[in-house]
Amino acid sequence: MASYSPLFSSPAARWKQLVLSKRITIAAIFTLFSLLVLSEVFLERGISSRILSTLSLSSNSPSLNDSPLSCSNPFDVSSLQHNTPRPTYPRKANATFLTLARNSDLAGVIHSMKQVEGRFNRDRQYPWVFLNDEPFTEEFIRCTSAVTSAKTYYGQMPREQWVQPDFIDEEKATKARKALSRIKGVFYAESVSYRNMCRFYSGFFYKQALLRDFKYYWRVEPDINYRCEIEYDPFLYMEDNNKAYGFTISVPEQKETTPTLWDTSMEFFNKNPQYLHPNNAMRFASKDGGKTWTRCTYWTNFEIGDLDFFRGSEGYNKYFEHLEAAGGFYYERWGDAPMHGIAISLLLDRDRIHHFDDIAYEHTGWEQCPNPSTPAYERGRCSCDYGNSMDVKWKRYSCKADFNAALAIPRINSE
Ligand SMILES: Nc1nc2c(ncn2[C@@H]2O[C@H](COP(=O)(O)OP(=O)(O)OP(=O)(O)O)[C@@H](O)[C@H]2O)c(=O)[nH]1
Ligand SMILES: [Mg+2]
Repeated sequence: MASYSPLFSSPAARWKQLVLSKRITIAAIFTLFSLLVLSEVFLERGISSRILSTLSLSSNSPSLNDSPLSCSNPFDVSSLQHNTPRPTYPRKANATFLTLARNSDLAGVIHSMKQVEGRFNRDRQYPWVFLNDEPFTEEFIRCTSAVTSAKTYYGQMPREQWVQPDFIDEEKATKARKALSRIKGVFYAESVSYRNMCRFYSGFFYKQALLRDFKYYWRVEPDINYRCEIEYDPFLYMEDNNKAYGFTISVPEQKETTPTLWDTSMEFFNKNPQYLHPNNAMRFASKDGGKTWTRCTYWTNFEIGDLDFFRGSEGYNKYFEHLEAAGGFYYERWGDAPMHGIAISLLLDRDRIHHFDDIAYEHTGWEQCPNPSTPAYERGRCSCDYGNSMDVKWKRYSCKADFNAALAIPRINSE
């Protein structure tokens, strides 16, 4: 049975209804299009480009249409912002964020930038330096510069600072990678690019032209989280307290990736004891004055450091050259974390190393959350669980006790 409509009972009437509604639709589309054209003419792309940007579309970048990434929108701080007037800060350190990344890391980099901007930088306006072993794509540059209102800089390191050096015996290195990949639980065992990255962060990051005029860097990796507001300026903390190196989490390095790193390091420091600082933090790295290694490292995916220390320390640079010549970045899988850990602990006055225990930081499931009974937790409007902290849940993997023990050793009066 045909359905009954009191208004258009006959087929002719229904046809008329269809034609009428089509005309109305066409007229509406035409009116909207005319409005857009007029706005192009009179408002110099004002309305239409805003409509496009609201839709996360860019008229000249079809690649974004294919991607789920909504990076052309300005940073949405609604989930993090509080209804207070934005403060202004008259004093700033000479400092920058530093991110090494591949173009394919873009989504993770944007995530991290939103964390940093939302929790700290939106009012401080510290710039960002991005480094890559390849040219950054137009998309990477456009998207990352849209997330911050601070300046952004993009650079490519010289090729020889990235690729495996020629003196490395490739046959030996290949065998070593294969052997490591047979051991369970070793990440990036076969990866050459991971080794390039570790070597770069050990001996070359601080030599980059883009960092030349900065004193402090704050390393930011893709997919990290800051779970409390950072309500003071860690760069200024470094400056005001003469700190050269700051960390959040400290963990031991795996045995399998660094079988000869400690002995190779001790070879260097035994030959060059003049580089050992009299008030060093050797106890963090060794419980027996250098015979054996605690394997403790500062987890380098977060670090705030004084570039003048890395650039100016003859000991650091000679130590890196010694490790480089031994080839362990490629014959084993020496990481930048164990390398920095040993260098920082032996070369620096331990009072210049700072544990940022009030910064809530998380990466790949390992996190530091301030104790809820501390003002840092209360003030920082945190969204983390202290129970999940490295120093609570994963205490057996934390090197915090070794760091405390290093700090507790009476100082030598070196005046
Ligand atoms: N340009 C470039 N950057 C890289 C490459 N490999 C790693 N990186 C960057 O180097 C940093 C460390 O690399 P990750 O892969 O995160 O290494 P990781 O932190 O030890 O490993 P996860 O614990 O899995 O995060 C990150 O900022 C990466 O984006 C590479 O081949 N090229
Ligand atoms: Mg990482």
